Amino acid sequence: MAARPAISDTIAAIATAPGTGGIGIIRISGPESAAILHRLFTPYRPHSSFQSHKLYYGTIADRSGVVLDEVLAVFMQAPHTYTREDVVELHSHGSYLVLQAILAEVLTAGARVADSGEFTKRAFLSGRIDLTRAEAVIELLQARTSGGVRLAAHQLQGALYEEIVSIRDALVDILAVVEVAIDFPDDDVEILEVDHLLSTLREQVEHPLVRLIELADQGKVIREGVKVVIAGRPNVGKSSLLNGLLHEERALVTEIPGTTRDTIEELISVRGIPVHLVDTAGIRAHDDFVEELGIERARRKLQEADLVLFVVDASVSLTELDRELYQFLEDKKRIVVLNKLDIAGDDQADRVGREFPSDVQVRIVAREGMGLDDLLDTIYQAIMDEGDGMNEQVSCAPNLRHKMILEKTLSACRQLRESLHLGAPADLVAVDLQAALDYLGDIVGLTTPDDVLDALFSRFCIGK
Ligand SMILES: Nc1nc2c(ncn2[C@@H]2O[C@H](COP(=O)(O)OP(=O)(O)OP(=O)(O)O)[C@@H](O)[C@H]2O)c(=O)[nH]1
Ligand SMILES: [Mg+2]
Repeated sequence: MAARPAISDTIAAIATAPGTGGIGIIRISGPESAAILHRLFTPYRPHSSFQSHKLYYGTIADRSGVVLDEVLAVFMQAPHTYTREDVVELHSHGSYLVLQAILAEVLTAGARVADSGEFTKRAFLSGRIDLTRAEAVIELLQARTSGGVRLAAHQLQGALYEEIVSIRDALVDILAVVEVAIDFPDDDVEILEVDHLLSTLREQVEHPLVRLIELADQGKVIREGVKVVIAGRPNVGKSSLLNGLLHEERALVTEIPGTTRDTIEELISVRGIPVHLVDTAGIRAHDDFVEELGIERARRKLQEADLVLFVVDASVSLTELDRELYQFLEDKKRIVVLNKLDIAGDDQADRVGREFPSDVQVRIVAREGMGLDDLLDTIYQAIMDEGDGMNEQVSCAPNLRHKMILEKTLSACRQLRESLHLGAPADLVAVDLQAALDYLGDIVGLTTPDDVLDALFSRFCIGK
């Protein structure tokens, strides 16, 4: 797909994270890169020019000749670079002060400070990567779990791009047939092979679009995760369960009912899926104002929950409060967690379990961490059911921006189907087709409006 016009100035930024590290990297991109390198860098072994993609050892000095650091420098000649422009990287010691001093010299020598994401934006504008790959770069940097990293890596390799291109190609084929009819208006503007076109539209356009939209929902779970709320009456062991799942004493645990007064939220990874785990105040009749606020918050968290772990104390019979609370969860996806199996005994646990005949149940000893692996498996299963037959190996999952455009594309295609079906004139059919093609162009960045691009790249850090 075609590149947008090139940009001509030279940008620079510290590419490594703030703080102290083993090495730090300054990245420069643009036509002045080589000249800046020549001006600031003195190799220990003198060279008249720098070979592309080779590391040189030397020093960087400021204007008055004071050496700032010993560095490794590399010059990468266009177009085989991240941005497709000339690129220089200076690898210095990882002191932020040193990096800032070197950057200041680079700027004086003719570069300007890069905006957030500007290197990647140039890679996109030069046509080296499409917009879905540029978005994958930011997703890779921001991913919080192995599942998110895997999705971003596939997208970076073009998994989504290729899907979109193949749908586009099918639409272009249809357009070609329609244009034949437009080119010969005298022969009664009739589109040939309508049945064939309709079946191409269904098989190669609409079906793949529907599948991608479904994958977007799965991608959301993998990237953003789900909210799992631990609920139950006071003292059943909710905080003990949270601590057990986190492997740390995060929440206070006491034998006093009403110990947890506010909600506590922590992120864990359940087989690569981010799970926001929330411990809540045990809900009960009360007369304490602070506790009341905590309980109110607990109720709100319950409403937001994707999945509820309903904890009961299996060592005693269910109380009225257990039953009330359970009713509150009626239309929630839930797992019943029978706790305190160490003192409950199997018969008693069976009796309590029989009260929840239609629920998935897991037996645990929260205090000792027993049964928690089993519980994690069950949580994972419950989350996966969400995405309707969700496949662990999802390798391509559109994000929300893509999903919204895919839905518009699909409705343009349904309009197109209708027009073809009704025998609409070829030029009208072509308009529907072009609308669908333009939407797909937005996804990969061919026709994406500038403000959308600006918003997208501003989410990057500087230096990327
Ligand atoms: N025997 C036994 N006791 C447990 C177990 N889990 C928790 N407890 C005890 O039950 C009491 C209450 O535990 P918490 O984890 O604070 O219960 P909670 O549901 O968070 O209570 P609130 O915050 O007051 O709603 C503590 O004394 C725990 O040691 C268990 O598996 N077996
Ligand atoms: Mg608690």
